[in-house]
Amino acid sequence: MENFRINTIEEYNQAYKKSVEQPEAFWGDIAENFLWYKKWDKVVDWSFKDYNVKWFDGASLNITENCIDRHLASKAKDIAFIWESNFEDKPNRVITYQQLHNEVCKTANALKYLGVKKGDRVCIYLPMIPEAVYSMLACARIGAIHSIVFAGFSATSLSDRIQDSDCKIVITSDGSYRGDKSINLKNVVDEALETCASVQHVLVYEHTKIKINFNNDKDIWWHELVPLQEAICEPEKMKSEDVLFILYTSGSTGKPKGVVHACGGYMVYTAYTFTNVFQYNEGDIYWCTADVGWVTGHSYITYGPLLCGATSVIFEGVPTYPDAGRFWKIIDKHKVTHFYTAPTAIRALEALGLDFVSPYKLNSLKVLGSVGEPINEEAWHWYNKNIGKEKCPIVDTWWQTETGGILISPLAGITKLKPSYATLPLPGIQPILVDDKGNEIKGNHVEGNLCIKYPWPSIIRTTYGDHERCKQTYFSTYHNLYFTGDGCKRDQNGYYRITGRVDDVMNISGHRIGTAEVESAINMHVDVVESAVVGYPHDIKGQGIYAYVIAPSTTKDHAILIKEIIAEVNKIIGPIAKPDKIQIVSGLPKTRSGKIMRRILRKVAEGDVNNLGDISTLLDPNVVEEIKNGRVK
Ligand code: 7RM
Repeated sequence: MENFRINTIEEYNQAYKKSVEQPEAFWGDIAENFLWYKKWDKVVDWSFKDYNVKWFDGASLNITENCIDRHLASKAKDIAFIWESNFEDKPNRVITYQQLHNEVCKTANALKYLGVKKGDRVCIYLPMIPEAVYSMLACARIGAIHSIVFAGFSATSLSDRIQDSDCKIVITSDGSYRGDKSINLKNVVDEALETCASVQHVLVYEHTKIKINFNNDKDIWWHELVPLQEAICEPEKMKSEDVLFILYTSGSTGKPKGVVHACGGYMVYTAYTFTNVFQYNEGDIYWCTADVGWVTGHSYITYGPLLCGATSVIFEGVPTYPDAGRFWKIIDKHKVTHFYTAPTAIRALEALGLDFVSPYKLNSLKVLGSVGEPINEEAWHWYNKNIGKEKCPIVDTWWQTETGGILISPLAGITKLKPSYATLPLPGIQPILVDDKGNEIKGNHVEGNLCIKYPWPSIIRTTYGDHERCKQTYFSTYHNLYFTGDGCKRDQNGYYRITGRVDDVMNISGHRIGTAEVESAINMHVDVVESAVVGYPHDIKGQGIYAYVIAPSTTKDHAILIKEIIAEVNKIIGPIAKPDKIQIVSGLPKTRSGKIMRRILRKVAEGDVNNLGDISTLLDPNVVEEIKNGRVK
C-alpha cells in the first residue's frame, strides 16, 4: 500500500502533475499494488460525449480478495472491526481479519445455497451490524451485485428500489434499534414485498428478537443457514468493468436512480483516497459514523479501510443516546485516532453544549473528517477547538454517490487548511468551473458550476437499466464535462469551496433528497391538488424542507391536514424527508407558461420576502402577497 502514499505537499504536487500529464501511467502504477488474476490491456478508455468509460479493461480481480485474503498472511489476528452496540452496556463484538474472512465466506455460501448467481441483484436492508458488511462482501465474493437500501427508508421506497433492479434476495433483520426506539424492519420488508415479484427469499438475521411474521415459503433465518456453511468460498473472477454494486440516490427529477459502480476502478480509487486523505497508519483506529446505506458507508466503512488493512469502529446507534456525549465516549473507549462524521452531527452536538464533551479526554484523536454537506465556519471552528483540541487536521471531503470516492479534500497533515474549504483536488481529478452557458471560468477568486473534465477510476458507469438517464443527468448539461450539480468557489490560491446544490436537490442533514420526490409524496394525499417544495437554511440540518401545498376542497382543519401530509411523506419516503414547514396556499407563483417560480418560493422560505426580484412574468402576482403573508416562521 505504501507505494502510493503521499507524504509531503511536494509529493502531492508531483503526483497531481503526473496524473494530469500522464493519467494512464499514473493510475497504472497505482493499480500495480493490488491482486489481479489478469492485468489490464488498457488503463482507461473513455468518452464523455456518448458516455462510456472503461478502467483497467481486460483485467480480472475480486475485490474481497484484496479486502481480506491478501491481508491474512500478516494480519489474520489483527482487528478489522470493533462493533459498538446502540446500548453502551452491551458488549462489543470484535472481528479479526480471519474471522471476517470466515464470516464472509459462510455468508457467500449461504447466498449460493439460496440460488444467487454472478450478476444477480441482492437487496440489503439491515441496521449497522457487522452482518451488513458480511452481506456486502459476500455478494462481491460471488459476483452478485449488492443494492443496499438505508434501513430508515419506508416500504414504498424499498419496494421501488427492489423492483427497479429486480432483486432476487433481500437480506434483513427482525428489527433495529435507534436510540430508545426499536423498529420492526421485517414488517417493512413484508409490506414492500407485496409489490415485488422478483424476490425469491428473505434472509433474516435475528437481532432485536422482536416478534415478526415468518413466511416459511420465503423466509430463512440467518442463524439456521449461515453458520452451517463452509468457511471457504473461492472468490469469483470478476472483469474490471463488471458491476460491483448499485446504490440509489436522489436527483432533481423523478424517482431515485441506481448509480452503478464497477469492480476494478472502484477498488483502486477507494483504497488510494482512503490512504492519502486520512493518512491512516498501522495501529490507528478509524471510525466513520456513516450508515452503510449511504455511499460513505460503502467506500469509507467497508471497501476503502479494508483494502488498506485498517481497523475500524462500526457503531449501531445515534449520537444522542443515551446522551449527547456518546460519540466522545466511544472515541475514548476505543482510542479512536481518525474520526469521520457529518456537519449536521457536529452542529447538533454543538447546540447541546460543552457539558457533554468535557468529561472526555479525546486525546487519542489525530485526524478529523467531515462529509456530506458544506461545513460552515462556525461548526468547523467548534470541531477544531473542542474535539480536535487544535491538534488535529480536519479533512473536509467533497464527493458524491456518483463519484464513488473523495474528489476534493485536504490530505491530513499535508495540505494547509482553510475553514469551510474542501481545498484541493486529489491527484487524478481535474475540476473546472463553468457559467450557466458552459463557458469556462478561468483564473482564481471566481465562482461557478462545478464540473470535472477527465474521468477517474470510480466514476459512475451508468444508472441501472437506463443509460440514457445517466447521459442526460451528468453529461449533457455541459459539453464534454461531468456535471456535479454543485456550485463552487475558487479562491485566490486555487482552493475550492463547495457552496451547495444548484439544482432541485436538497441536502437535509447530509441526506440527499429531491424536491420532486417530496412533492410527489405530498401529492399522494387525497386532499392535495398540487405542491411545491424548496430547501431553506436550517441551523442544525443545513437545510430544512418547506412545502407549499394547494388543497382547495378540504374541509379539514389545517393543523390536521398538515399532520396527515407529514404522515404521508413518512409513509412514502421515510422520516428523513418529512417537511419541517408546510404552508397551505390557494395558488403557486407561476409564469404564463405554467412554470413554478421556485426562486420566489425559496426567497419566502428563507424569510427574504422584500427581495423577491423580478415578478413581472407572473401570471397572477396576487399569489405572491398571499404567500408572503402566510409564511411559516
Ligand atoms: C458523500 C456524499 C452528494 C452531495 C454533493 C454536495 C454535498 C458532500 C460535501 C458536500 C460540501 C462537502 N454523497 N456534499 N460532501 N458539500 N462539502 N464536503 O455526501 O451523493 O449523498 O451527496 O453532498 O452537494 O453533491 S451524496
